[in-house]
Amino acid sequence: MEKTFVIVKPDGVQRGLIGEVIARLERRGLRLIGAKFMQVSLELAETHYGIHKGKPFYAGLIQYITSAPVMAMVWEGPNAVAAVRQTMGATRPTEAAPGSIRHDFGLEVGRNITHASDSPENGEAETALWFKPEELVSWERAVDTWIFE
Ligand code: DAT
Ligand code: MG
Repeated sequence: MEKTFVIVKPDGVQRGLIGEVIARLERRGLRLIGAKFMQVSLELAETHYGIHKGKPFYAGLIQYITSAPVMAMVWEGPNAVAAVRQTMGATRPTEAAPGSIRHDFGLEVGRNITHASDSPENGEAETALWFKPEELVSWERAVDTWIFE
């Protein structure tokens, strides 16, 4: 099953949007397999966002993600990466589709509420970076056959 790694970023936590994000992903039909509420270390932030090192917004991004606690999660399902990216909306809230989280709750790219993996490969890599194998739960949901074809 395809996995994707999701963060409710510090602004989302501070604004009381953890439940909103989880509710939308549950309602979409995705299955939660791991979650932890945590303070992100500088080292983890720099590894996670290593691809953006050197970009003008990098320092602000690291400051933002380490500024207060986050909710880190792993969700799975068919096409989980594409489905969750769509539910989050485009990186810039003013370009995010109406009905998406970033559209419905955001204004600025540097306060865009959530992170979601951008490819199945990164879904696996980010899951492995943030979670130990024993922190992930493999389970069957009673409704799975009505959501997964
Ligand atoms: P996404 O989070 O949609 O995968 P990304 O990986 O391109 O977007 O960038 C990671 C985060 O960095 C993004 O959520 C917000 C921030 N960011 C990206 N581009 C930015 C920019 N031009 N100015 C400020 N922050 C930016
Ligand atoms: Mg990204």
